[in-house]
Amino acid sequence: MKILVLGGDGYLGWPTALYLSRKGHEVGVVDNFARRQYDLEMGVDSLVPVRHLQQRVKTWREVSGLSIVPFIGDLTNADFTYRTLREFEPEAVVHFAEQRAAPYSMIDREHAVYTQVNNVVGTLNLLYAIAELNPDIHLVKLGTMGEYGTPNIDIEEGFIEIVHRGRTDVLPFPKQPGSFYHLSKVHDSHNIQFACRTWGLRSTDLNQGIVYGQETPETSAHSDLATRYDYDAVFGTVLNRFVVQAVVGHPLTVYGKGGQTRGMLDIRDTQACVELAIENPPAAGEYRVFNQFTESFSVAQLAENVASTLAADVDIEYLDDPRVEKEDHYYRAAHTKLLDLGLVPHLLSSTLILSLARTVEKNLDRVNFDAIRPTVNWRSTSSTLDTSDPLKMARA
Ligand code: NAD
Ligand code: USQ
Repeated sequence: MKILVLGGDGYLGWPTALYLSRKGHEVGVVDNFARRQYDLEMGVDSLVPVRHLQQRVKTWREVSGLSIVPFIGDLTNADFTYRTLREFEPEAVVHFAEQRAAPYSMIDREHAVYTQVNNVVGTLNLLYAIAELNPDIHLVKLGTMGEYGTPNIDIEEGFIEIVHRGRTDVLPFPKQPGSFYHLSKVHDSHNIQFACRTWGLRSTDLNQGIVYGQETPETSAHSDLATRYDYDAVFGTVLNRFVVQAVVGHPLTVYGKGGQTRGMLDIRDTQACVELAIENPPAAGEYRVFNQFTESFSVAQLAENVASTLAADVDIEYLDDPRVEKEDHYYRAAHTKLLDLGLVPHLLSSTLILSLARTVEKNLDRVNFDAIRPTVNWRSTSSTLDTSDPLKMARA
């Protein structure tokens, strides 16, 4: 198939593009390098060096003999979005291209507005372009498990049957997202569902949990093909962060009591899930939701797991939670649809934690200790940071 991967220079987009290319698909990638710009703004960098997109594509051609076509531009620019779809003529579009860090969206008004405009407008331009150019294109959109929040009932896959005053309907599952970033995904979901209902588009919304891991068979083929490893307090996700902290001897930064429970998955399963969604497309007009995670863990469990796997004496520090979230709650979320399609998960293992630790050890000199402790506070509308001075911000 012809598959366009939006956000194809990012942590997940790049390895997914390689994976789909190796599977014999004709792959194009779209990116505006916003992610690289956030690093410059924050004064941080991926733990593992990442090459420029052009170098990555060239090395992939040399290593595999396969081509990936890069399109450089911004999805919030409608002309660019239309032009790219016209030129590449994809049958499926995999949409990773959003600002994806909850803390970044909570820095202040400017970052919240940027996040929502970037994410919602980019997706809206895409929906219009698909509707006008080829409504048959399957939009595989990366959403988040965080759209649901942590309700005191079981979470279903997108929809829940409700009986109200003697009448019954199947309605979107209630959303209680925990940041302006997570809210942007809820807004996207509503817009996509509306476009499917109104224009007959077909879309799969992948409500993905937190991804961990950094290597895939394709990225390991050459150091130029590596994907990002974020460990800083804004873009680093919890397990990847804890492994860096344990290796460098920093206490593991558990926020609050650590009872926050989340669905998680291995980076290799992200790719398999995207592939399963593409291979089993929805009908025209259908909007469907898959909960994309394989296991649930509390933050405290993750810290204990990393500590016991890597170093028994590493400290676990329970910090005042900089976020507004439940620290102790019920959590049970359905996730059978991808398993029913054939997903065989890579469950979290000590092998994976040890291999991440080896990656950290190889890049020890690149660890920026100033980037580890949390700096963004949900309770403050301007955080404590002066965002006009990126250097001061990185030091804070
Ligand atoms: P990332 O920031 O590494 O990659 C996103 C890419 O999209 C970046 O390369 C960025 O430059 C690009 N981009 C952003 N806005 C763009 C725009 N307007 N036009 C063109 N390109 C743009 O993020 P990631 O971790 O790879 O996540 C990818 C997607 O998966 C996101 O939508 C995220 O919400 C979702 N997701 C990620 C995780 C996770 O743990 N990483 C978990 C659940 C869902
Ligand atoms: N946490 C800690 N200590 C840390 C970092 C995080 O206790 O050092 C806690 C947070 O308070 C939170 C949990 O760990 O309760 C997860 O935080 P995270 O930063 O790993 O993940 P999150 O902010 O939820 O966002 C990530 C991705 C986002 C994706 C989301 C999936 O950045 O793109 O949408 O995971 S989900 O969590 O299902 O919403």
